[in-house]
Amino acid sequence: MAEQYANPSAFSMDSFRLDGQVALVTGASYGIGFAIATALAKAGAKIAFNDRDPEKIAASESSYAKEGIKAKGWVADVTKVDEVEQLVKDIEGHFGTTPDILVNNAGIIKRIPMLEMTAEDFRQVVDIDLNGPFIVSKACLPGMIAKNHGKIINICSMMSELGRETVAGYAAAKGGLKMLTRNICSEFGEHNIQCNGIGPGYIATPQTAPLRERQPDGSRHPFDSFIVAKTPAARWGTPVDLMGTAVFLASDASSFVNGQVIYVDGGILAYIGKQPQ
Ligand code: NAP
Ligand code: GCO
Repeated sequence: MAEQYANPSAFSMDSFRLDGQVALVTGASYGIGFAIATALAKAGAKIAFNDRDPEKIAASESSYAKEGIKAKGWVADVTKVDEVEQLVKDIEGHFGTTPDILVNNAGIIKRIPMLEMTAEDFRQVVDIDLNGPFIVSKACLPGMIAKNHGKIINICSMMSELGRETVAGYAAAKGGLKMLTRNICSEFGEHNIQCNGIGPGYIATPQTAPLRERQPDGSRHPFDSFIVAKTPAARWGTPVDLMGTAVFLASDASSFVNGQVIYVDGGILAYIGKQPQ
């Protein structure tokens, strides 16, 4: 019997839709997480999010409401197994099902020269940026396995590929997160679960605000100028730049993409940088 090939005419743009699915975006009170959750909602997903601060949860729910999104937030620290397990139970109780989509977005950075960085500083960054995604993924995977469908998106970083001074803990964590992405892909692909990463470039959010602060004389921060020179797009990214890639990786349009990190960086990783004038 002739081999049967899938018929391209069966493709529909509905494969980019997320209607009827529940997405958990960690640390999505603001910044990149808020933008990604907004994108997933615009594609039809119901949104759950968490933060450590109850006041931020309430404020964020009204921010989502201003976008026409009925996002539900819970207080949970991604490094606390009991809080995360309770979060997943609360999501199931509220939405009637466990998360179909998980975006491991919550993260911190500490910019300290390594010889001045304490082991506790290093541990705290790795705990949130790497142990956190492990803990939350482990809490969400059983529900995805039961449904034989799931999407996990890990927010990696250029520091999953490159180092720089003062970010030893962050680079180690984000490098590990790239490999956790590949391992979840390997261990759960047979359950129709895809785990991929998004590697943002330098994005204008509260996390990078110190790198863009104007100098006392009103001039641009040297790092700000450095990044603009290093980026072919000649600008910082914004959280909006990440929204389309998040929808793609959360949708069935990417059902054969697994274990990859898509860098949304304006070309910075491909570019040696503009010659100083
Ligand atoms: P951000 O503005 O600092 O937001 C980080 C979010 O994570 C906040 O909502 C924060 O909540 C939450 N969070 C931190 N620790 C948490 C914990 N233990 N449990 C739960 N929530 C926690 O950062 P961002 O720039 O939006 O970055 C978001 C993600 O993208 C991070 O993983 C970051 O490493 C990554 N990233 C950022 C850039 C960039 O240039 N901005 C580039 C590449 C990758 P609180 O307010 O309670 O702390
Ligand atoms: C830094 C920045 C970067 C960005 C991002 C780049 O201090 O170098 O915070 O680490 O946050 O991770 O992809």
